[in-house]
Amino acid sequence: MSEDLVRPPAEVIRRYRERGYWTDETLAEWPHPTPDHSTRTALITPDRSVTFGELDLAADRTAAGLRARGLRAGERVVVQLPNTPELVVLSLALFRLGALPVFALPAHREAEISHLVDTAEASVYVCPSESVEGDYARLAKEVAARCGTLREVLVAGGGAFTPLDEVDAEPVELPAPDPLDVALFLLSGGTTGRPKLIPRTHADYTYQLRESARLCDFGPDSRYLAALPMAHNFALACPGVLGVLRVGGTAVLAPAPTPDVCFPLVEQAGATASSLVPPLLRLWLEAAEWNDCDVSSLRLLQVGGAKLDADTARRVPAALRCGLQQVYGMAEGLLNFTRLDDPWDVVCGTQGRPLSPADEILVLRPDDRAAAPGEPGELLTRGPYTLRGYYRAPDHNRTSFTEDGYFRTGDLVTRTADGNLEVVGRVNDVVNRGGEKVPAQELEEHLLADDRIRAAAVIALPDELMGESTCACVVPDDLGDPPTLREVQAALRTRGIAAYKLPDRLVVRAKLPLTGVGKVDKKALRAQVLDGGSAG
Ligand code: OOB
Repeated sequence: MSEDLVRPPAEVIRRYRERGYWTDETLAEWPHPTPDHSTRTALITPDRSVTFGELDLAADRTAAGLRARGLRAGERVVVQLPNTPELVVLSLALFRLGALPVFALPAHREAEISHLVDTAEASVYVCPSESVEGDYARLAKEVAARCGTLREVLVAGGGAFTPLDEVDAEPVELPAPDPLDVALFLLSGGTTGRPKLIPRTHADYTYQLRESARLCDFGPDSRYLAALPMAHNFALACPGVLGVLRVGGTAVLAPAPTPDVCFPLVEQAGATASSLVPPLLRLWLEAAEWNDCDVSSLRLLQVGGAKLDADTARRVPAALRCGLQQVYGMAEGLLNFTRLDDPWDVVCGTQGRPLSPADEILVLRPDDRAAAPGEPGELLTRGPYTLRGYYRAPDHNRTSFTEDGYFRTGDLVTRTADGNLEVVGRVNDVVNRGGEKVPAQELEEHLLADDRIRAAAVIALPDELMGESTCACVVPDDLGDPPTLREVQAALRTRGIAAYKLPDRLVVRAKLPLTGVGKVDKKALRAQVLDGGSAG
């Protein structure tokens, strides 16, 4: 597997170890409850709770059960579970076994899951039997039929496949993983084509957990509510579920992020912190006006994933009586936070600054010169928890990284004189639909698979609730009536893509504006759509 992974140079590894960023800590070794901690609560859901002792034992038993079924260190497992204790237990079991979870989002469908299984050459796929997100039994059958590397499908709740809870055996002694080994894969929000696999090592991820828990002042009395899917870096590890468990606090697992589900859970569990994307924050702020749940235990709301406007930010303390923190992060690594004691203007008006003193940041103008303070440029970064290369993507890696190992984020930012960043746009072509990333090119490819569509361009339009919405501009085939939005959505659904990637709007045109080199001129197209409605 090693030739598929890009490691930092030996000198960088030595420096990170010497300075204590990278230690011998691995994700396999905790939670290691002391006797008096083992009866404390690790997990709370709307209908049950799990102690640290129970969690530790369940992780050991699941690891032993997976091993008994033939799973070995280094093998990849695509994990697609909602925010449940099963997801936490399984993740810890895989870390202990040295098998590598690939965290898929609950919204992903056949197209994404089979792509992940194939790219990772995964031997196991784990999904729920059913959930509000849809019919996983069908999804699992299709994936099992399409993907040759899969040995086994495990289903939480059972059904036609092996029930996850039957994966259980007497705990066995397992060798400790190397801290520099990959521990898990996260998915890229995607800039071109399909999601890419982001290898995260024990050393880099435990460093991220330690530092972000410290920055957010998490301790044994913290109760972190996972409202967003735990499969996303934000809710998993910024500090998230893993970060709160690591310091002996409690993770509260919400089945959905909406206020009707989360407010009663905050009250029931006494949640002290949570993280949201901006559209959800707006829903929470509205709900706070009429909801009579007691959410006074909340001390900190982290908001990130997409740009938060300063006006919405300013409403947080009065409406929810808690602190606000902006988080500008990416699954690839770099995390920026506003600090708990930052001036209010910084908290509302910027996306914060890097987590680590070892995070190196460049803001480059199109001519590759450093941008002055306040001048926009693309953000490049490298550091102790930022990837050096996507997994098995040599071509993509040549363009996403500089020769000296900087990752090109594709984000346009400005930096203030005191070092805080503001995200002002993107270099790359992704629609950011309230934190959910829709890679334009991926959706265009799916659109073009429809016989009735001759050309397609996907652009972002401003949207009051989501920040951006997805607009598909298509040139229909000459024959017959042009397709409607409903028909296009239905056709895309049959291709098995996640529902959040379906276009919100369809614009039908006789032709698309082109640039000098013949590429679709999206800037011009967007301007046309914005001032011309959908006729064309
Ligand atoms: C988070 O991670 P991803 O990998 O889903 O998306 C990363 C991209 C960034 O490159 C940026 O374009 C955008 O999402 N983004 C923001 C932002 N936070 C992320 N844009 C504006 N303001 C923000 N605060 O989205 C993610 C990962 C960890 C923590 C938080 C968010």
